[in-house]
Amino acid sequence: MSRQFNRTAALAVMALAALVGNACAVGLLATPESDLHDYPGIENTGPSEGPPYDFYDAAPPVASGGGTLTVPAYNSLPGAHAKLFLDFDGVNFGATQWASRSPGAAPAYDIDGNPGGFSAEELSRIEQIWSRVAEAYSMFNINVTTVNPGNYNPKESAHLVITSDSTWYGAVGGVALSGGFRSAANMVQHTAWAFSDNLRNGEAKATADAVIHEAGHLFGLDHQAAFNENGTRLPGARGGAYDDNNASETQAPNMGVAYYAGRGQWAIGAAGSNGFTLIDELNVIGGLGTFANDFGYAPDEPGVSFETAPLIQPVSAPMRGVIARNEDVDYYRFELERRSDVSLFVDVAPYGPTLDAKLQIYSSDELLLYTDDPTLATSRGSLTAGFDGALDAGVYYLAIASHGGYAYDNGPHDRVLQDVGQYYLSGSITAVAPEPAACVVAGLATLLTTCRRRRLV
Ligand SMILES: [Ca+2]
Ligand SMILES: [Ca+2]
Ligand SMILES: [Ca+2]
Ligand SMILES: [Ca+2]
Ligand SMILES: [Zn+2]
Repeated sequence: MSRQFNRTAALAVMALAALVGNACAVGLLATPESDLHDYPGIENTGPSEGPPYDFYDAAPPVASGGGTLTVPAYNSLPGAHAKLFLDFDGVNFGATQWASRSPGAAPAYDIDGNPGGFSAEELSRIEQIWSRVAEAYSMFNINVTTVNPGNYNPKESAHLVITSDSTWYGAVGGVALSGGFRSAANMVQHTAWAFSDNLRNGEAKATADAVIHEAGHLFGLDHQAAFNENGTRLPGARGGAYDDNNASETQAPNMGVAYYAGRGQWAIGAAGSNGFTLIDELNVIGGLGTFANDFGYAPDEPGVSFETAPLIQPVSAPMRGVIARNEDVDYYRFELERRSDVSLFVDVAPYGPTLDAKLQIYSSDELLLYTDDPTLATSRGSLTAGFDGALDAGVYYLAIASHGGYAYDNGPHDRVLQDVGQYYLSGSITAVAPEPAACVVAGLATLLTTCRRRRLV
């Protein structure tokens, strides 16, 4: 495992170097026709047919339907200047054309044939879609929101319309203009589309996959494609122009095709028609400067080393953090006054988790005592990590990290998928009662304070 991690880190460095030389190409502003990107639709088989690939999710939220087109206000990072606006209630383009076509009055997200109101099921899916997109962009300083920002300002607002009628455009899952987020303030460049009628009738995961992908285009990404050893792109859409990680059911690139895998992930890999140049997608989305999106990564957690690890008291209320890249490690410190039962749990995002979490415990002299990183499978429990056991009195470090990514062959260079996303740390510390014999010797006064199990938190 450490071998794979080192390899991943090395590839990340190579990709950074590649990006520096490529900065101008990445920063070019959008032109509508030449940078048009379709995302292939999937058959509209309906939610009862075919696997939903949502086996990593918690139970869906229960909503009560209002019958109107009112969407709850969801904000993943309130106050952030940059916004990715998920627009579920339709948009009216009037006579304005989008890529030489006429969206007109695009209807709301709709799965029940009533585009005039959201049902409880539609509202539940809207929350899941927002939550999934928020997870995908959780490492960035951008607010994924259902609240209309009211502008199309460059480097401020990306507008993703989730609509139930693709007929004005065609039978695809979505479409966007590359780099539209950075372009001059206008509705056309800044608006991208996800067509729920081509996404298993608005199934939450498939719809979110399309939104994440189209937003990736707005932020300047091209398709992660599959190449042979000569750097020639493989034929076909799925697995060729849109890489699917050899039809993996656990992980595939967001900018390839992620509909058929449990997790869509950001990649370091060759894109478009160039099999030789690695694109580090996180660094493109999070790039700073005139020719970049300019919102950057969200601030990292303060514990970037053993020395800076903040003291915590694990409690049942989860504490949120983000693993921003494969190599990000968040350090924490906890102290035990006496031998204690310690329970720690690193949960992942409720919907569309993309982090494969790893939990490690170190001694006060930074010796590794324990690692938990269950082998990746098609279960939520393979993404979470935890510890349950008794530890002697002392100072301990807790390191929360990613499994470290997944690299696979893609012609001239491997592709690396980023195991990144939000985590939620919870736990408890309970002092262990001394041996009964010791209590008897200690006498009554001591007995009262040390012989019962005492909650330290
Ligand atoms: Ca709207
Ligand atoms: Ca409806
Ligand atoms: Ca972090
Ligand atoms: Ca795991
Ligand atoms: Zn695309």
